[in-house]
Amino acid sequence: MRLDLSLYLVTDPALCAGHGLVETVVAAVRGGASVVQLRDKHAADGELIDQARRLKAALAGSGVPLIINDRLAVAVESGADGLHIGQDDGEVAEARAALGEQAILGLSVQTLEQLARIDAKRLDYLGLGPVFATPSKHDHAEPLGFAGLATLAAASPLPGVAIGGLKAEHVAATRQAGAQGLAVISAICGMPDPEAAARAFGPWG
Ligand code: TZP
Ligand code: MG
Repeated sequence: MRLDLSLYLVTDPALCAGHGLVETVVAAVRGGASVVQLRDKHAADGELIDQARRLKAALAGSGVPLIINDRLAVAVESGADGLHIGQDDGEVAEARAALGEQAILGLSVQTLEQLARIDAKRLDYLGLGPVFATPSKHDHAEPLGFAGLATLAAASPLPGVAIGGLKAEHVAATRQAGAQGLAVISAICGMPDPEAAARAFGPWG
């Protein structure tokens, strides 16, 4: 199955709490979200495994993959479709070995230096950002802007999904910069109507 990065929803426990995690995700998928990443920096592994299993059940039949942020053990034990790691979240080779060849494996990249060092044959996609400064991630790197995003996307051997402060109004600029989609937290989670918020991004292609 081809990986459709066009609208990549990243969950946030606080921002999703209003409608509930599963309800927010299901609504976003109805509105067109093409990937879901379960991201919670603080929950214990057991709690995340439970959440991942509930999300997997809710996504059954949708064709939308569930990716776990950071926690290799959670990705392996929950039956999720993949893992997303940052520059400091462990080795790509170790993750690929534990997950198997079929799993989706993504890596966050912020600079050309990091891009030059990626283990591309073990990865499926890259997260490129932050495009803009965002309150959704406290320790984020220097914002790239669309010019910086375009530089990274042009140099990337893998499909890239842009992240950081992106809203529906940024779809055209993100495409023009050469990314394959937008990853968002606050533009969908915590919105009064997550389905409508997802739908506002429109069709990608
Ligand atoms: N990584 C880089 S920026 C970011 C992450 C997880 C947060 C994106 O959240 P938002 O609300 O879409 O700006
Ligand atoms: Mg991380």
